[in-house]
Amino acid sequence: MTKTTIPEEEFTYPGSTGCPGCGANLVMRYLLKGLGDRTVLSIPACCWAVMPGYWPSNCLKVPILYTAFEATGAGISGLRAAYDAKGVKDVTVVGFAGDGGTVDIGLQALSGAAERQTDAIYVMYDNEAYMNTGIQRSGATPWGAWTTTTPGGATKNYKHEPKKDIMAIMQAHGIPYAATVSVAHPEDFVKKAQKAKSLKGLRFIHALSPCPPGWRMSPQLTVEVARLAVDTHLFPLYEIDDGRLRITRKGKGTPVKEYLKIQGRFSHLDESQVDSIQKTVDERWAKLLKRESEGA
Ligand SMILES: Cc1ncc(C[n+]2csc(CCOP(=O)(O)OP(=O)(O)O)c2C)c(N)n1
Ligand code: SF4
Ligand SMILES: [Mg+2]
Repeated sequence: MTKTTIPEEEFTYPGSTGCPGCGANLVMRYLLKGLGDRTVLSIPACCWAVMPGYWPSNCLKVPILYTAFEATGAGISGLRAAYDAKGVKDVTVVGFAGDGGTVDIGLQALSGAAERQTDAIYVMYDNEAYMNTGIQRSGATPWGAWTTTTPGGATKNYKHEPKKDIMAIMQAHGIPYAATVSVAHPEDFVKKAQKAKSLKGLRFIHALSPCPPGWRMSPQLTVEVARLAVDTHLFPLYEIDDGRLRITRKGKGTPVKEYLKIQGRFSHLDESQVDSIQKTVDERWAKLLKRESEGA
């Protein structure tokens, strides 16, 4: 039997107030296994702002600075400056924010932190909508997904715009490291967190984070849906290290309909719409392979 490389020590206690099957719980668990307890988190308004529990309880073994929704980039900049002023060098500063708090309202602060090469790791857990406030559409909601702010009418019951490409946006800032991670591939996830920790400057991690109530699926499907996202090439696992792209799990090339059909948020899509998503996924995957072979 192959021995796992994942550290045994846990940095999350039981008692998270997340929903059953919450993918964001696993994102935090694997992230902290990679980073260890000399970590401080800056968390804005999002599900994870409430998931640690009610004071004086906290299901995390690390301290948290709560900030306003739009301010994670400023939070990590302030924390880093404070630790530097005190001469504390061994603390990893981490921004941990949802997709809405990252690709929409927090993008300006994140861009500033990236441009200043703030020495911190920024993690976006991406459940593809504003879940904490009731499944509203975000810039990271994919084309075709139902949300509560895309309701009503034959043509308006799903999002009609594509998902923002946050990895491309971050790469355009010339940051030293960016990676995608999945809760279905914990070894790959933990290794990338460890690598990010070993580097300097602004490092970015994009974690797909299944959300049973928002994705309209059974809580027991969290890991399966995350695995299908990788296997269908819909959410490829790769890293961009010093400008060089490397795919870390190739996936099986499973038809994308297998990923879509277990989620109620896509149940209204007809065959031609599923085909069009497949075509987009295939094109993006071909581009990624080309970029890898060109070392770009
Ligand atoms: C300026 C501001 N606008 C709106 C809100 C309300 N609000 C709190 S959490 C949240 C949704 C966060 O979405 P996301 O960042 O995707 O995290 P998730 O809830 O999905 O975990 C919203 C809209 C707020 N706290 N502050
Ligand atoms: S709404 Fe979704 S992201 Fe938020 S706690 Fe529940 S499962 Fe997790
Ligand atoms: Mg979200």
